[in-house]
Amino acid sequence: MSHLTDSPAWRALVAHQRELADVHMRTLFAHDPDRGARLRVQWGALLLDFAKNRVTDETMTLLYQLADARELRARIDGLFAGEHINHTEDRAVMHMALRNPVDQPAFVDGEDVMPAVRAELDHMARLSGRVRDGSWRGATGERITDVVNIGIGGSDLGPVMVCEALKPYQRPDLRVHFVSNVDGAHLGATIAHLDPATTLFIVASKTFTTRETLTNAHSARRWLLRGLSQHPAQLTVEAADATLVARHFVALSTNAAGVAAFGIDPANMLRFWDWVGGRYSLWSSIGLSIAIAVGMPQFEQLLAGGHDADTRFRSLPWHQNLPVILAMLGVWYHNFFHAESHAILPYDQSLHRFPAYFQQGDMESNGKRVDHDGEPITDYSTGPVVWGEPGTNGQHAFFQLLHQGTHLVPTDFLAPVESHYGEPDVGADHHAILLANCLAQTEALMRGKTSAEAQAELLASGLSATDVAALLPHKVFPGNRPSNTLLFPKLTPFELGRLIAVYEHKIFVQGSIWGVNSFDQWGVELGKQLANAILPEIQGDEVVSVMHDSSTAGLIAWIRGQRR
Ligand code: G6Q
Repeated sequence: MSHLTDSPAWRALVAHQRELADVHMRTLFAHDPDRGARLRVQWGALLLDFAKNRVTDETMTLLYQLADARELRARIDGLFAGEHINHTEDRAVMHMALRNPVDQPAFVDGEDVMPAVRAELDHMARLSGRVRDGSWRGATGERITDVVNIGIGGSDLGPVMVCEALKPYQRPDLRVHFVSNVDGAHLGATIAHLDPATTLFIVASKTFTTRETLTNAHSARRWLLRGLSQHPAQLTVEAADATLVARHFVALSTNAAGVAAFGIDPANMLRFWDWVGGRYSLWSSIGLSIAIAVGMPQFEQLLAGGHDADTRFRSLPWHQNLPVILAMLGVWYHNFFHAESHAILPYDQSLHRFPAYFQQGDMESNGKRVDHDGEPITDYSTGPVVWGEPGTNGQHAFFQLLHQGTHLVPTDFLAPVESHYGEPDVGADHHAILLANCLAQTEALMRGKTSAEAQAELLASGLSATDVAALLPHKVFPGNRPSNTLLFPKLTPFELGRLIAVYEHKIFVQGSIWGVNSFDQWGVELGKQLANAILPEIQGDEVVSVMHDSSTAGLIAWIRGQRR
């Protein structure tokens, strides 16, 4: 493969960007009445309108040519064929198998993994079913009312995001909580209101070595054993620690030995495999908290939605391929307009953790500075900063910068046409107001407000010519700010699953264009190593290592002084 920026496809885009740089989207819309109808694609009930982008048909063609030049089709085939595309960890990337129909094979290293996937799904169904129907009993014979998922990163963000998104499918008598931060405030505040007799802990850790998770899990076990030993209700089982832990702890992991060493009954362990990356693991056993929260049939719907996206992504041509379109538009702005960030803006409060989830998904996947061969990437940038918050809240916070700041921030607006919440408790007007705001923002970002329009408004308000002149520059909106709009009928488990898989594949496509390994995460290691060295220095009285710089050494000394 030729070097990216030397390729004819890349150079054609550089030249094309020069032609389009000063073209306003208002002009593109004015000269092309069909633009809105043409620049859209539908996957089932999921609609992507990408007409409000700084693109023409030629731009899209050139972007697809770049995808071809990077052999995207072969990369997709390799992904689904279970090739070890995560080459720095020598692993396949096959989380798609987790949402594959069980009667269709999926191969990893020559083995059909579907029987094992089905077995874990069955285990998950039994376990979540027992918690939900009350046949899982705690050590005092009571049913479980609260489930606490202890995990971090990929073992937390996905389940949290989905559980928040699917709140309308949850029961009030079975609450799911998430503890991730090693800050004792997180665990402490969560368990403060819980009864150990009716609490089930899920320790979710692929490696079962993550310090934050194990620290929280050990503290949770201590709290549980102390709480049960002093509990007013009598134990219905023997008071041995192992028996009590067996009634109140399950584990989700690839590390059976680590789980056993912690003291969790292997019968209470759900497994998954090293071909499931942490940030792609909500579809696996890591999703147990989701299955408990919404029930296995809904979890299976989530999987079905993900599979629907997989099927379309694998087979459709680029111009109908939603993740490819989103990815290539992202490349267009990031590499050719030098936009450094990308905002995900769900107009749906239930999706309030969706931006955070894909902040990890995207930034941990494509935040890489060397290519597949380990060569430094010096002449193009990879992985934008991904951020976002739900609308309309964002409008009253950071949208000012989107409209009138000096940065170009491409945006995705996501909204369900219908809400789960309505009469009699919530007025029907809420959702119409929300949607009106969503569309108004995309229109405002695209159109802006010209100087002439702003001036006419100011004059009509009765201001003097002098005041108008002084205010005018502040009232102008340049517009020409790109957005994608993704609409779906209602946030069902199926639609959510499809949406998540679309964004996953978008990340894969961008990683393919940039030539990086989207599936490793070595960048999180250094901080962990240094924290291990600093921990005893903060805890103990030993001399602070001379290996530290003077700033870090000074901060350690300060903390030690204050702690005394
Ligand atoms: C995700 C990362 C990372 C990981 C956490 C938790 O892709 O690998 O976020 O999920 O570090 O790891 P464990 O599940 O092994 O505890």
